[in-house]
Amino acid sequence: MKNIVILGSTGTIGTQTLDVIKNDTTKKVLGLSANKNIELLEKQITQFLPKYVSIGDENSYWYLKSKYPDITFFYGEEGLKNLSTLSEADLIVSALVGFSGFIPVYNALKMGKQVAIANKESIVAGGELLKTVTTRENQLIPIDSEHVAIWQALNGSKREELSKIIITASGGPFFKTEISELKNIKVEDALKHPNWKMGNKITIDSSTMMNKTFEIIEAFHFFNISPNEIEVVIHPESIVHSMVQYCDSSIIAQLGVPDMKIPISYSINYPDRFSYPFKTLDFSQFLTLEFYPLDKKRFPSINFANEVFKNRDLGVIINGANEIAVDTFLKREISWVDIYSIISDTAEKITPSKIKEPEELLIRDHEIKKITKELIKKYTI
Ligand code: MN3
Repeated sequence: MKNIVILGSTGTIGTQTLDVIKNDTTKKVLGLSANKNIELLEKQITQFLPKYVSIGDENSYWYLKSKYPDITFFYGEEGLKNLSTLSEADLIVSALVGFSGFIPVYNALKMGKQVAIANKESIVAGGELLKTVTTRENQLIPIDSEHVAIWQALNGSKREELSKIIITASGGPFFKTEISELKNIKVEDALKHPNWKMGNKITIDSSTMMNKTFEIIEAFHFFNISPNEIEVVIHPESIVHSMVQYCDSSIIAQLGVPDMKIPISYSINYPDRFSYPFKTLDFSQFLTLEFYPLDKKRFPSINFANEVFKNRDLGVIINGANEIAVDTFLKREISWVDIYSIISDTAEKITPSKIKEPEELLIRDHEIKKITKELIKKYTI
């Protein structure tokens, strides 16, 4: 029996992880955490009977504690810490959104736990620090579909035979929009992702290609590869989830319907595969796979990946500025094209510095966001 803790159980990755394991008798949901969605959390409690639950605020904690006396409840940051370091836990699934997911992942790794991570912001901002507490291979494993694809395509290979990684990108809703039209993009347009159903933050990141930038950064943390060995290619159907090219020009791709439950199941079962009733690709139907080169003029954010590779301490700046810019765009206070400019402005204003402790990183993240909020004023509409 594998004891699993899901941090962020009411979000899109959290709910899909529970969906994967609901009929799997080899997994036990040991712990769940949610921030505010009590209604869904209670449904999950009744269905999965976790032993431990952590919730965002103290009021909800007292309410839940009196209603479910058999469960141990925690709340706030301390709650996430307790949940991510439970001695009975075999695997921590980190499905938290944003940089707030960093500390629980750091603590879990430090305790020697295996962590399946969907929270890319934590890797972008604190990947170097996470490395200092990761002691064995496959202790920190991906959930993201592209990285799970690469992970599978690398199976059994030798590092010296690898020539490049080809990460696919759906292109989001705007990869064919006239460049002159980009400034008129509305929040509703940016939230319409063609293939994947995801949370708001990541859907906006997909529309700006910042999501892909983060995935390149994730790739060099997971697979020890430099950005000049990574190519991004637009593939609107999201069927090929990524590819690996070897020195003999062979390319190994991983394919499947765009359903996050498939990469989640690979990740939580690694090194085994488990049989689940997911939808499969139907080759009796007409199927086209299209590929387009990435236009860096349309999506300049992609250039941040190289910068972060050259200077890892820039990651926290890029991430912090992006979180504020996306949040402000969602409030309709800036335009879509300004997201890139705001991140650039912030990166120009702040000098990256070496960070040695997680607490330092939190302070840094806070300072960066404050500066971004100042810089953003000249863009607000
Ligand atoms: Mn992805």
